[in-house]
Amino acid sequence: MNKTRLGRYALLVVGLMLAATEPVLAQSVNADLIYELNAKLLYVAIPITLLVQVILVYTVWRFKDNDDPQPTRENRRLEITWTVATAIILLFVGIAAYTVLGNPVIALTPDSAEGAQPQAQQELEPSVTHPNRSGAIAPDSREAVEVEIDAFQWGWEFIYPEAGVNSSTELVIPANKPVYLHITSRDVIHAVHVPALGLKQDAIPGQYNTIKTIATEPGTYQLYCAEFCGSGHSKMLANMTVMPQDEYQAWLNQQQSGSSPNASANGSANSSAIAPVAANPA
Ligand SMILES: [Cu+2]
Repeated sequence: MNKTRLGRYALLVVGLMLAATEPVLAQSVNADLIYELNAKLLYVAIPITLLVQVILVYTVWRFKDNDDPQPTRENRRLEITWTVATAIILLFVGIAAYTVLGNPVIALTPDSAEGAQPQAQQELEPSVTHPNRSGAIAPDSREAVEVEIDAFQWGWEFIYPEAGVNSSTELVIPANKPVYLHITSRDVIHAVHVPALGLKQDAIPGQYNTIKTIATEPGTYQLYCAEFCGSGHSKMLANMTVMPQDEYQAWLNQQQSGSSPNASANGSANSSAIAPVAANPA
């Protein structure tokens, strides 16, 4: 293979790899952070991959007829170079990943809520249907929307405790607003997964796992169960719809007037008002 041809192949490979790293249009702040980190790591990984491959191919080609190979001699300068370069790369990867992992929309931890006790705890409590609220994390602002997601074999119940609304077919949230999803299960372990919005969290019986998102792009996205949970697992699908604020409010009002007589209790997070609605197979 001559040099021009080799150069052309190398260019093609670089082009394809760059095309693969082209960031996808993000639909939520979660997805945005994840894609951005992925792209950053690829920009580091691609040159390393190419460097290793080029050295490998060159070595095979250059020494293919060598019947008397010699061992590598000590080269202090080279050793220092690759040690320092590796350290810099690992530092970059560590810092980039840690920054994303520390973001509340990627990993919401109870530290922020419990660390701010007791004032924050008194002011805001998570709106969920079970009285002990084990594991549920309170939102950090009053304008946040809270939805409880109850997984069961084999379906979903999306409960809006503050509005007294529940939906078994569709999870609807407003765009550009902080949304807290309190996820739990009524039987075995399930998992909520909305790939397009970068959301994934286990649904575990007897406790809540809260995730936070801000969806930026109105539209309908596929929600899956991501934990094998029995013969109906593959049918555990639902639509997650992101609506502009006014449409979301209209949807909520329509659900309140249409679905149940208990729904008029606006602002009440009373669990007893919700339980009979949730138990009804809608
Ligand atoms: Cu499931």
